[in-house]
Amino acid sequence: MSAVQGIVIEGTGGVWQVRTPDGELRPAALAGRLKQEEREFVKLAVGDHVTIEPEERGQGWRITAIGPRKSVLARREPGGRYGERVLASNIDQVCVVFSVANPEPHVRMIDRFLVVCEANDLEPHLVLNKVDLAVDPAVVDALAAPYLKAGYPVHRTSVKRDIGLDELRAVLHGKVTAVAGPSGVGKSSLLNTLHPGVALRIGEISQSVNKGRHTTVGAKLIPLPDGDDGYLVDTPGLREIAMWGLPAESLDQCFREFRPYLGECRFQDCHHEVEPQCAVQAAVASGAIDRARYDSYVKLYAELRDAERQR
Ligand SMILES: Nc1nc2c(ncn2[C@@H]2O[C@H](COP(=O)(O)OP(=O)(O)OP(=O)(O)O)[C@@H](O)[C@H]2O)c(=O)[nH]1
Ligand SMILES: [Mg+2]
Ligand SMILES: [Zn+2]
Repeated sequence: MSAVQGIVIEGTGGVWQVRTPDGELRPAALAGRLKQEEREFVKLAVGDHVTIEPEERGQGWRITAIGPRKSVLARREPGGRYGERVLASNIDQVCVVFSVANPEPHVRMIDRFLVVCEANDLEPHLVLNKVDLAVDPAVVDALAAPYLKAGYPVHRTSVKRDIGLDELRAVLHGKVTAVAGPSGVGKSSLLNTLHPGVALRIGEISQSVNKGRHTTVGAKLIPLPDGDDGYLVDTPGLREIAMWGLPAESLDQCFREFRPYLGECRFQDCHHEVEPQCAVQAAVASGAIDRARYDSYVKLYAELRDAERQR
């Protein structure tokens, strides 16, 4: 057998599991030449598209080429000795799941997840689950409105009443998707319903990390069943990854509805808080930018700036 293409779905201690188009998992190690290069620039990560070749001796495979990455989920540590650590590459999208009730959604937390996605160039989808619990549909409309206005896809679902599930299955189809959101909102329930059996494996890594058994942060790709060539990404939670290393000055870029106004402010280093002739504040005043989203920006900005001062 000669060279085959595959995708890295898991890896620890130098052995990577590469899934080839036939659905087989092939344990592979980086070829010596790539190991040298890796130290300098690329670090192989889950989600990488690779070329593998059988080893001359033995049944193993070696990774002889790493394809270009279209996105990277990284934990950045500015000033840190190791620069950034790539958790997963080529994630197409993130489903940010919240429930409309039980637990109550926190818009600030929704905004935080969206900022993490934007900072990593990951396409977010907001999923509002448990819509069966909303006594008044207008409440769900009000929750969704700022995000729709900002340009995010919003999906309303109920596992209990089978609402929006076909739509969500179509969103996952053929894509590499990370699922994020607070505890209890129904992430496992949704995945179990969409793809029975798959969700059981989700969360294994995050839970062991939480228990402190893992010292490093890993990620894993879980193939969707039934010939769907999509994957779910099990990462130890975008929440843990948080906004590590995001410079406060870049936060405004991570509110996508602010972008048309950035550069229009009088001062180039405008923080959009107290400065005169600020295009963002003007857009908030005119209603073009949602005020609650702007309030989130102000809170998160203060948080990031405090973190910078502490360093
Ligand atoms: N009413 C209602 N309850 C739901 C729905 N989806 C999930 N639940 C319930 O919400 C609870 C939590 O669901 P999980 O799927 O465990 O939530 P999770 O997001 O995976 O939580 P963690 O694994 O802790 O992060 C369970 O009791 C589910 O039965 C829904 O659409 N409507
Ligand atoms: Mg769960
Ligand atoms: Zn401004």
